This record gives sequence, C-alpha cells and structure tokens, in this order.
Amino acid sequence: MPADSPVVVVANRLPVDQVTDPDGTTRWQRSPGGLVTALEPFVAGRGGAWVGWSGSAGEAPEPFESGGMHLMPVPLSEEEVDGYYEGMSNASLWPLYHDVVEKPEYHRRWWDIYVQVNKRFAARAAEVAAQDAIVWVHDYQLQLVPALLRQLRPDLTIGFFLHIPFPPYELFTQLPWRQAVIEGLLGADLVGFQRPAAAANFVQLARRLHDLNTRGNVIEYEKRTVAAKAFPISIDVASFDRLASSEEVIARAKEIRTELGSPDKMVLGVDRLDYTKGIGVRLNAFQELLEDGVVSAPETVLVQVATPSRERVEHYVHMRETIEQQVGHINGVYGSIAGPAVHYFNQSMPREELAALYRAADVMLVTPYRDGMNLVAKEYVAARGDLGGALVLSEFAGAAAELKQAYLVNPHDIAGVKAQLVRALRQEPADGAKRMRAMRRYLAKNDLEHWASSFFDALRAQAEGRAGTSA
Ligand code: GDG
Repeated sequence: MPADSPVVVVANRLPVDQVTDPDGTTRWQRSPGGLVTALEPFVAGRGGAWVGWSGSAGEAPEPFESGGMHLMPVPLSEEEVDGYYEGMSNASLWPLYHDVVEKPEYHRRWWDIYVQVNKRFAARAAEVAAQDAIVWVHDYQLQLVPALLRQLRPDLTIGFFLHIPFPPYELFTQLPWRQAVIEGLLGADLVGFQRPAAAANFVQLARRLHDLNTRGNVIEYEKRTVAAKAFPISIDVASFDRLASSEEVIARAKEIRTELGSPDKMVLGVDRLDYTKGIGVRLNAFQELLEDGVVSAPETVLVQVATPSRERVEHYVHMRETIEQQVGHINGVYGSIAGPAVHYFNQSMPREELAALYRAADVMLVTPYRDGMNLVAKEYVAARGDLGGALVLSEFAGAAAELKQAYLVNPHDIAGVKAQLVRALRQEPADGAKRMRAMRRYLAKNDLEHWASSFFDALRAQAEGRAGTSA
C-alpha cells in the first residue's frame, strides 16, 4: 500500500468483522459500532486509511479496500492478545482509569508487550500516511502511538481521543509506567477527552510529572504545543430516531410488552457485561423496592440485557457469576408462575430489537460507577420520539453533564437510586415529556457528526498554528 493517505485513523480494531457464510466462505462486514459511521465520511473516498487489528490472533490479512477506505491490518500473536489487549489494556488501564472500581493488576511482561504492539501500530500508520497527513489515534490501547509516530514522521499532524475517563493525579500515579504514558500522549498535537475534568487531569499530570509549562489547556513541550480539550462523543441521533420510530420497531415494542405479560411498568438496563456499569447497583435497588413492597412483580419488571464482553479476563468471569446468582435469587423469591421479576439476557441483541426495547421501557436505568460517556443513555433519548419514558442516569457517566433533565443518581447511594427510580416510575407524563423534549433538543444539535467535525476542525487549527510558528 503506497504512503499516500491524507487522513489515517488508528484504532485497536479495524472497522470490519470477518463473518463466515453458511457455505463456508468468509467475508468482511462493516462493524456495527458508531465510531465507524462517524469517521467514515472523513476517511472514505479521499484515499483515507484505517490501521487496526482484525480481531483474531495470528497472521494478519493483506491490506484491502472496504467502504472506500484502505484497511491496514495489524497482526497480533496469541501472546500479544493476552499481554497487550486482555492484560495491559483491560486488566491494568481499564480499571485504573475507571476509579479502580476493581483492583488493577500491573505486570512488567504485559507492559513490555504493550510497548511492542504500540510500536507496530505506529510503524503501520507511518507507512500509509501521506506527507503532512492528519492521523487520528483512538483510545487507551494505543496511548504510546502519538509519540512513537512523531519520532518516525515529524511532518504529521497527530490527534488522539480517549473514549474512557482519565483519572486524577492521585490515581494515575499508581501506574508504574506513568511517565511513559504521558510522554506517549504528548506526541499528539491535540489530545481529546470526553469531559473537561479529564483534560484538566492530563494537563496537571504533564505539569507535575514532567515539570512542563502549561497555559490553560495548552502544554508547552519540546518546542511545540499540545492542546487538551473535551469533545463529548455522541450517536447518530437522526438515524436512531428514524429506526425507533419505524412501524416495525413500534409494533415490536408493543409485542415485547405483551410477551412480558403486559406489566404496568417495564424498567430496562442495557450494558456490556462490565463491572464499571453498575449492573449490581440496579439489581440491589430493584430487589430492595420489591422487599419494601414499593413495587411488586410481575406488575413491574426489570429487563436487563448484559452483552457478553471480555470473557477471558478474570474480573469479568467473577462478575458474571455474581450477577447471575443475584438474578436467580431475586426471581426465586419474587418471581411467580406468571413470570420472573428480572428478565436477564446474557446475549447480544440486533440493533432493531434494542431500539424496540428502548421504545417499550418506562424507565431506563443507567447506573455506571464511572463511564467515559455512555451511549446507551443517548440512544434511549434518541429513541423516544414519542416523548415517553424516563432516564435514570449516574452522575459518574460523562453523559450526565449533558443530559441534565435525567433523574441523576449517585450509584454508591442505594437509597438515592431507589428514590429516583420510584420518582421516575411515578412521573407525571407531562413532566416526563418536558424532560425528554429538552434532552432531545440538546442531542439533535450535539450528534456524532458534530463530535467528529469539531475534533477534526480543532486538529486542523492546531496544524495551521504549527505551520504558522515554523514559517
Ligand atoms: C466506551 C466507553 C463511551 C450494547 N449491547 C448491545 C449493543 N450495545 C451497544 C449500545 C451502545 C454500545 O454498545 C455501548 O456503548 P457505551 O457507550 O454504553 O459503552 P462502552 O462499550 O463501554 O464504550 C463509553 C464509548 O466508548 C464511546 O466513546 O461512551 O463511556 O466506555 O451503542 O447500543 N448493541 C447491539 N446489541 C447489544 O446487545 N446491537
């Protein structure tokens, strides 16, 4: 593949998944995630490239074209999947960056592999990028790429976006390789975060760990400036709204209520099965409300979709067992022949089915202990073109800074969660509609396209500033 891409995205995963058809042939299919939709317009059709892992260990496929983009697969061996992805990324950085909800493990072997894999991603990006190209690196798996890439290609403009929270000095400094990670990120011209507080944490770390001069959100580093700023991510609001307002989805939403035994109230949770998402919090709150007799089943039911995730990481195996035991307990005590109190699904649902569940639910419970943004909360609001439903949302999700009309909760305060859940269940329809309308109005302006273009605009402005100072 020639070095001629003017825009390059570097992310842990390629924007495609390999699927096998019934006749045994394999092909690439676009990944369902929103990130692909958001970035495609900036990459596709302009000779843009995407560097990422295919998702399976072993040799990487040859570079190929898909959706108007050059795709550049990065190979990972079994040992690298274990050390870089499951280890350093998901058992060290993920818990550390989410307020140590679970205890992070630090292993020098994982770190060495993380460095080695980051070098490989940087080398691939350096190969495909045209002179003076813009490169956008994504997320916690690739924090060393900006500096490694700048060493190889000082002509490039490099942006980095962190999808998850960024911890304060007091937590971050646990990391045995804290200076190397900050140095890695400082290779970028612009470092984007979900919230302003995360950007401020990064600036403070650069100042205190590296003794750098900072002015507001700008860090002076090696005769350059690095800007740190919040760019809250969003969803493709219009397309989700359309999907959820389609006849099929509305009909399916009705059918879901019937299949659930026509409860008076349906409460919903949708999450990757992850310990940061606070699934146990809402089970506790719901269980106590049943115990207190404030709600009863099957008149009020909780539907929890817990999509399988990171099933080879130990914390996740343990958490799944705990949650499934609790669901079993609640249903054992409060279920009846008429049906269970909690309908639990450890499976991935099609997007249409999710939209129908959102549309069917009276209350959406989103209670993470810590979350970079939380797109489920935004999807729920986008799905409620009927202005029905109520959103209960953790203050510790990035989305809480934007969806201010939600019923906000502190997930550590069970009494508070219960009280807000009851308020949401009993809300006056007119009050609910008012809240939903305000959140929808906000989201309509702040959609995924807005997020991607704001980031690219800021990155180009940084690049122009750089050209200006060197001229
Ligand atoms: C990270 C950050 C940040 C879930 N189950 C199914 C399914 N999903 C979809 C949801 C939503 C997405 O997965 C989950 O996004 P979240 O934002 O809630 O959470 P993370 O996966 O942890 O994402 C997060 C995000 O990056 C973006 O920057 O917001 O804070 O942690 O879109 O709908 N989709 C389908 N079936 C399922 O069963 N089709």
